[in-house]
Amino acid sequence: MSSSIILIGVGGAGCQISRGVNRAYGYGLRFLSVDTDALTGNAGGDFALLGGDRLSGRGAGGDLVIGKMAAEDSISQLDEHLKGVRMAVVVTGLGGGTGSGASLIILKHLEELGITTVIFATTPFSFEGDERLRNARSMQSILEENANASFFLPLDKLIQGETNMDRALARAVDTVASGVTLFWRLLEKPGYIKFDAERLRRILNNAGRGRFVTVTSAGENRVEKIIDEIKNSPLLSISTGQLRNVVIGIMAGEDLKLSEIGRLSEALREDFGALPSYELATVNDEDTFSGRLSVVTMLFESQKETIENGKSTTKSSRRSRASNKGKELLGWGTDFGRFVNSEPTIHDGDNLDIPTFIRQNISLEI
Ligand SMILES: Nc1nc2c(ncn2[C@@H]2O[C@H](COP(=O)(O)OP(=O)(O)OP(=O)(O)O)[C@@H](O)[C@H]2O)c(=O)[nH]1
Ligand SMILES: [Mg+2]
Repeated sequence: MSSSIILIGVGGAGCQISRGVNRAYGYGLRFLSVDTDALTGNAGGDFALLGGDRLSGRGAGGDLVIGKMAAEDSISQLDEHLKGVRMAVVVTGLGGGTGSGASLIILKHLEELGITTVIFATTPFSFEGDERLRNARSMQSILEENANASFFLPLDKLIQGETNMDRALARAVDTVASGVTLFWRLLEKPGYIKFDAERLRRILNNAGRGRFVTVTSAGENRVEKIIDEIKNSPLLSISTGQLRNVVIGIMAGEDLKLSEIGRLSEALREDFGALPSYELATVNDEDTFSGRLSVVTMLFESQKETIENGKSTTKSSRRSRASNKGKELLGWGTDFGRFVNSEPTIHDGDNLDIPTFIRQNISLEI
């Protein structure tokens, strides 16, 4: 396994979605499943069991404190799988114990190892009830602070109106996969305009919270259809007034024309306006995209420009967000279920929706 990027699934749903991502990519990618539930390991592939003697492979039972402690106990289990890794994409489902609790410890550990982290986390369906929604919501801003780039994906929205549960979950996995696999496609199937791994790492290091949309089309006018759909995408139209950073991946087979790249690039630049960072790269993958054109647009809004010593510098989004705890919850990712337009509970600058033991970095013993 020589790839410097690894996909890490955390918890039952995280590992299941990651397996779907792996299938969707089609070529096999470096992939590790991490769970407190020993059964997850039966699906095959590299697996790290968290919780050891404390849990005996039985899962965290929906308790994120237990998920967190299990990860603290067993974090060294991950190390043998991280050799040569420079970037990790963590995929999890928030709402249970392991995904919500262990992901935080895993992100912190990866940071200590100097690994760039991107997290894709689903938030529960509204029908799952208040407790799971609250659990997920309480973790979002703290996970965001501890990852270089983060995407929070409400399952209600990912299923795009599908009512059959199996098809709905398959659709959710497809959507997550279309964003997650972009990083591998860019690096492993480069087209006319290439990214190298270090450049991608540098871009993601300061990315902060993001959104993405994937649009695919074929036939005549495929470029114009895609531009139209991206421009009208409700997912990308939100502006909080902060500076934005865009990463665009154009994926196609061998029939991709330079003029199509030009038209896409020009239209999207015009739509997004002047940006501090605008990155575009292409993927040439005839096996997957023959005749089709697929464009992933990732939009990040967390970089803040500050004036220091008379010089304009772009601060690490993570640092600027850390001093902005709580307020960030007003931003993206909280607009699901009964939390539509709800505000976090802020007291003395602290967000009380975040569990105390996490806010104050207290290690609990059971
Ligand atoms: N896409 C998808 N999401 C799921 C599935 N099952 C659960 N989820 C979501 O993931 C959230 C977390 O559930 P799990 O992954 O089962 O929980 P866990 O992280 O394993 O935590 P514990 O089982 O408590 O240790 C749920 O609240 C759901 O929103 C699934 O099969 N597919
Ligand atoms: Mg589980």
